[in-house]
Amino acid sequence: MHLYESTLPSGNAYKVRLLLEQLGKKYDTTFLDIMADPPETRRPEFLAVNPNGRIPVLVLDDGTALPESAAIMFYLAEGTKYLPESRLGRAQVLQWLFFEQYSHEPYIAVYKFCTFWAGFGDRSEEDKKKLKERGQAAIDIMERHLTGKRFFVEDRYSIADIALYAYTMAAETIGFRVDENVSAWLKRVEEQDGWVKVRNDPTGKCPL
Ligand SMILES: N[C@@H](CCC(=O)N[C@@H](CS)C(=O)NCC(=O)O)C(=O)O
Repeated sequence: MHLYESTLPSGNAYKVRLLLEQLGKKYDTTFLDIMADPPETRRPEFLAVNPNGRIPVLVLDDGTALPESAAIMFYLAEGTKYLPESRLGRAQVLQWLFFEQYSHEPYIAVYKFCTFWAGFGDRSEEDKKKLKERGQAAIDIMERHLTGKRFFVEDRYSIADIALYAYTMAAETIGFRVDENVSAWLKRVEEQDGWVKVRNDPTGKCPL
C-alpha cells in the first residue's frame, strides 16, 4: 500500500498512519508540500490520483486510490478489533466519523492550521470567533458523551477514537478548553498498543 500525505503533519493523514501502525501494515509514503505555490496537492500528477486535490489518499495494492481519512480507516478496520461487529456499533462509529468531519475538523483543524502555519491574516475577527466557538462546542459534546465511558463506541477503542483524537490532541495547545473526561480519554488513547505520536513538524512551527 502507498500513502500520500503532506510534509506538514496533517491530522487527517495522522489518523490513517496511526491505524496502519496499530494494524502493523507495511506501506510506503509520498509526502506532498501543501504550502507550495501551487500546492503539490493541486498539480495534475496528484489530481490524477485524487481529483479533490487533498491528502490523505491510500493507494491499495491493486492500484485503487482511496481518499478521505474516514473512508480509509473504515476500509482498513473492517474485520479487525478497531471496528465493532454489531450493526449498531458500526453505525455509531459512522456517527462519530461524520461528527468529526462536519462539526469538529472544520473548526479545530482549521484553527490549528492558521495558528501554526497559515496565520489568521485573511480571516475576520468574526470568522476566527466562529471557528473557536464551534470547535469548543464539539469538544464539549465529546466531554459530555464520555461521562462514565472510556471510549466513544461500545466502550472499546475503535476508529471513532482515532478520528476524534487526531485533532483533539492539539486542542489545548491552540487555546481550546479541554475538560476532565476528554483529557483522560486522550491519555487512554495514547496508552493503546501500537500508538504513535503525530509526525514532527519539519518547519519547527508546531510544538506537538
Ligand atoms: N475530508 C478530508 C479532508 C482532507 C484535507 O483537508 N486534507 C488537507 C490536509 S489536512 C489537504 O490535503 N490540503 C491541501 C489542499 O487542499 O490542497 C479527509 O478527512 O481526508
